[in-house]
Amino acid sequence: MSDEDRTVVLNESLAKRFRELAKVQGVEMSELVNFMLSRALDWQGSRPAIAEERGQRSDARSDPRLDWWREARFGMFIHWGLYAIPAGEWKGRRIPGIGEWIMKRAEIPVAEYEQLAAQFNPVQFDAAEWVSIAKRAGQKYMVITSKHHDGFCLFRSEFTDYNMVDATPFGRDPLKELAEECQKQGIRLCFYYSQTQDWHHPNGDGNDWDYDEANKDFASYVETYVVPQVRELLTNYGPIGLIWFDTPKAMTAEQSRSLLELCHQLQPDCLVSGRIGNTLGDYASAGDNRIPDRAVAIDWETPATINDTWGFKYYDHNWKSTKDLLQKLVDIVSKGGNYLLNVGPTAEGVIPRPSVDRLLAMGEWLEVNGEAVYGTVPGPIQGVSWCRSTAKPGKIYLHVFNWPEGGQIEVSGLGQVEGAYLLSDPAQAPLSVEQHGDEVTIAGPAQSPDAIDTVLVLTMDS
Ligand code: FHN
Repeated sequence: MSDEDRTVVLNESLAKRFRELAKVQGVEMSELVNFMLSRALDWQGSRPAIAEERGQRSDARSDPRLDWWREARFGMFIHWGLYAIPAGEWKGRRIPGIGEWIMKRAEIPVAEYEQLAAQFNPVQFDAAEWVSIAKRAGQKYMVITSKHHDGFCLFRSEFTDYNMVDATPFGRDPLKELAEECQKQGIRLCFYYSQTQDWHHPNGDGNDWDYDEANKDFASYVETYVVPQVRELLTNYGPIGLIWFDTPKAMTAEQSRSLLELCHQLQPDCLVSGRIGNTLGDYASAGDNRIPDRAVAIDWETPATINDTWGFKYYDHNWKSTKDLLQKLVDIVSKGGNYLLNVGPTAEGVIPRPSVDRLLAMGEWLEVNGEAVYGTVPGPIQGVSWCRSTAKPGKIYLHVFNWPEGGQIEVSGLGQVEGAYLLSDPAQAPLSVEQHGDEVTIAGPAQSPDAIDTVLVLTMDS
């Protein structure tokens, strides 16, 4: 969080209640606010990382249609839309919260917000460059916001003019260009689609400053708008890896199910995210930036940010380090999940440099160590802080985050170890392994070969 974001703006009546409470408690108001915020964070931490309703339906658990996704483990999320223009600031005021929520947070009327479309001209957008960044980062799929909650469509649609081709001076369909590039460069293209919240559509969920919630017909919005748009997305762009629905909120089981069936009918191989709601996803979605504390025996994914926002905010510089990002990737994979890591391109169509630098550094690490990530399953060592483990038939990968002084790696509970070598060593020079019963000691180099994650390959006697 940047310093500016630490200013909490309370509306009048809330401020009044805080003042009264602070007086009763005999504390400063700021102390009280800090206390409430820390309780809110504890509360968030105590919620399970994967909520049941965003879960995987049971018949998808062994479905081979997910095999490519299980192999992939690492994807690129892209939040891009009109919100990249205000980039976190509206009429000279920095709007707290995530950038793509600016319309809601500042309660910008539709008539004002939609004028942004006339300014959206991302002349630096280069599909080949975006796909190549994902490729060089070692990401295997790309999920882009075809329509986020603000309702603006990045694709040409018969069902609204509020789209990139018809409403902007740019006049091109970036999803078409990305589809072609993804085919060329071997990345699976996937679409995010906000099926419930739509702050532009009179019957969509979430805009109560322009529209009267009581007069909304959500069922008609789903039937006459969401369904045909999903049809467009799964018809006009070639094979789509998955469709990433979000914030199901009041979707009924029937609505979720018929949307799922529509996707499967249009593209039988297209996966559907857990956020279709009602535990009907092809795979489960963890909460944003949430990582479960132990391995989870279903197919699941963590969507996550590199800084704090998803959509571009010009003053969010809270970039996570490459070390943090890589260790999060390994942590997630060691627990059986995928990491969907977000970038928020600018209104000019550029992925911010700090994101690119970190992604490329992750790609360099994966170039050497990818064998211990892609297509792996959780390894036998779980719940320790210094190391993570992943596995493939006949091999266990020890990901050592904190290299022990002297380089003696001591582990137990693995089974019979045949040999060990460093994954980064092209010669695979054998390391000495001593095993007494369950206790194994591997003699690694005295100094840590990789300050982020040194991977030891243990070959197992099966
Ligand atoms: O409200 C959205 C948010 O803007 C963003 O798209 C994230 C990504 O997972 N999903 C929702 C909140 O969970």
